[in-house]
Amino acid sequence: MATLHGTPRDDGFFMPAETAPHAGCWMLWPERPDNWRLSARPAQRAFAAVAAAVARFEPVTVGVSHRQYLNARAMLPPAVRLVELSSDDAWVRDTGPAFVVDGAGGVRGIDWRFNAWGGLAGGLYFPWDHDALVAQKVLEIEGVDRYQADLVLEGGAFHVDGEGTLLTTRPCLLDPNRNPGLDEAEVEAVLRAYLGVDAVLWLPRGLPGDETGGHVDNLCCFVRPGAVVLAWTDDHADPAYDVCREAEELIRAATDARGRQIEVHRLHLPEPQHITVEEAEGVDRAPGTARRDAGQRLAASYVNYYPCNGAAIVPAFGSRHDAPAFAALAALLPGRDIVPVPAREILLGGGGIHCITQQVPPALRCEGSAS
Ligand code: KQY
Repeated sequence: MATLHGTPRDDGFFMPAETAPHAGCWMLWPERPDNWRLSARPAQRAFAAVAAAVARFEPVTVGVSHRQYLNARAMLPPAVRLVELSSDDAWVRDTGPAFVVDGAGGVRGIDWRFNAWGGLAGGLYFPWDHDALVAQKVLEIEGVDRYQADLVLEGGAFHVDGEGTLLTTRPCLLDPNRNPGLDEAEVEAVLRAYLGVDAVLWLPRGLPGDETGGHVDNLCCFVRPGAVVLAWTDDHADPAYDVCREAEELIRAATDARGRQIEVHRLHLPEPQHITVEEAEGVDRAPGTARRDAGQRLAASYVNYYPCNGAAIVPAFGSRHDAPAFAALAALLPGRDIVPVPAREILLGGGGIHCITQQVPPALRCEGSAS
């Protein structure tokens, strides 16, 4: 497929909201034993459950290594398309492309730079060369032309409402280990040019325990243009309290690209979750990979859900907050089934259901010959 020059905005493309219709969903298969305990078998069961849940609502493609092809095939429902695709880990939200549309059936993809959430100095593993090619390969398989953006950016680090507003967090996009030398205005200029947004809301920090540096996809997302759901805790002793309160104040004081005040709906977090001794002991140690030690806090959040066609696949943690969270999301996402999937094993790898999924918008026109 062609690599395009110019920018999506100049070509009339923008990123649609995740809640817009999808043609399908991409995932990657977990396998590295230095991130996933017990040679990734419990995580594979959790990923398979997510894939099966999404596949009830839209087509799912899973990228898998040659080593794991037969195992994944046996664990995934037949309706899931399995393709051989090398990766260093399984976070397609972050390593996959961001799809943009022109509103007339054209679809293209953005391939951001990826450096494992902070490169050699601040990142989570080395090497990441396979991950850095995931977006290009997904676009090739989808038959979609590609823009190459000179910005280190992960898909979990921003949310758009599809009407010109973007939510993000300062510590990720302005991380000197990701985009050294770029200031807020320079990063915003890239976001505007590539995602077609006009208003950028910079949240000061992410949730405690978030090893990405504080991805917004754990903290806050749009339930529709003009309304967000925000992770919340009533526990003033929890360091998450100040993070959520600051974010709420900032969003309530802001207006979006259409001049609206943004509605904020609080969604209580599960109780703080930590890695147990048994869980930590199941993870291999490897030089160059961030350690998983007993007692480390995990960034568990119901905001890290995946909205698919007609449903939302929502993380379940076995917490007393699960049922109220599912009820709250049902009210905020009318017309969607709320499908809880146990997410502890995904959380142990450092993320949630949103982090392991990437939506593809429907194409009505073949864009594959734009060169
Ligand atoms: O927040 C996300 N989008 C991904 C989390 C990545 C964790 C890497 N171990």
